[in-house]
Amino acid sequence: MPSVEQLSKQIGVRVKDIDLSDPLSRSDFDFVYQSLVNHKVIVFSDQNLSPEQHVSFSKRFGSCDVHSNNQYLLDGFPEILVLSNDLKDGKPIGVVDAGVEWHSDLSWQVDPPLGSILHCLKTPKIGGDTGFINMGAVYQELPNHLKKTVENLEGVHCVSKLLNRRVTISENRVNAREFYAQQLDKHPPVKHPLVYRHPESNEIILFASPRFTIGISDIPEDEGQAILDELFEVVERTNAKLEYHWATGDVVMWDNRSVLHCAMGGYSYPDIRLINRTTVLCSETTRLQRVV
Ligand SMILES: O=C(O)CCC(=O)C(=O)O
Ligand SMILES: [Fe+2]
Repeated sequence: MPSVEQLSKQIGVRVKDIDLSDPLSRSDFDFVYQSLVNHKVIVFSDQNLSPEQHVSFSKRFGSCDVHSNNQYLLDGFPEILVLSNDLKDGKPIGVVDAGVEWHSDLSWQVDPPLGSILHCLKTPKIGGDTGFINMGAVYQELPNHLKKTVENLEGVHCVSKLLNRRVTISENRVNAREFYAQQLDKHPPVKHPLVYRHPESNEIILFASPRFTIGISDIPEDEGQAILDELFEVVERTNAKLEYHWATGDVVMWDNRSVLHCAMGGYSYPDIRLINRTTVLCSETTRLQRVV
């Protein structure tokens, strides 16, 4: 019988006695799904998974995304994006700096995904942790005036860093400005309500992040930025947080609808980190719902 062990008070559990290399029984899968909804981040230790098995497990939740950063997809497995600072023939084998600010994956798309599933193949000696924040808890922590303010407003989400005054453009990326300008052409900003209802827990979720939410729609720019500053202060100081330290063989899945996450960094070549990632898309029944 699988069971869970709490990883922090308000977010994250380790799910024990599940082997992901075997197809899960209906009841084990239901247990895993319910653990994800209830605890938002689930960890499975010591998993020996082939890329096929990683993809098969992911597809139990829904269809998989093929990431637009297609130069770092695993050979033969378009559903798997490689995250790594390792080099082959002097060139990176994966995305080196994925997710270094707080964000929800692909919130700059009209239909953000259900979650991501990461399988850790190599851990660096120092650093490489991933942070998670429970955005249902953050909503509950908002002062009443802010809860009222966010009720009817929509955030503007954009993948390009060019329009975001809260992030810096790394000097390490070659032709960074051209890259982000092209990205803006390809993916114009989209709007999402600042609060959504989670379809399975019915919890109200604050849906905004410093990385992708660049403003608030239909109100003056400076008022929108002031509201985002207030919201992100609550995000920064919440205790509903987990900083996860990876072990080789870990599989970590997060509910992308209800958490923000952030790669904490702190390691550098030749100290290697290697993680394979899949991303599961939402369906009609699993996507976030409007509150009003
Ligand atoms: O590498 C990490 O710790 C997280 C990277 C990330 O943001 C992602 O895979 O979506
Ligand atoms: Fe991410």
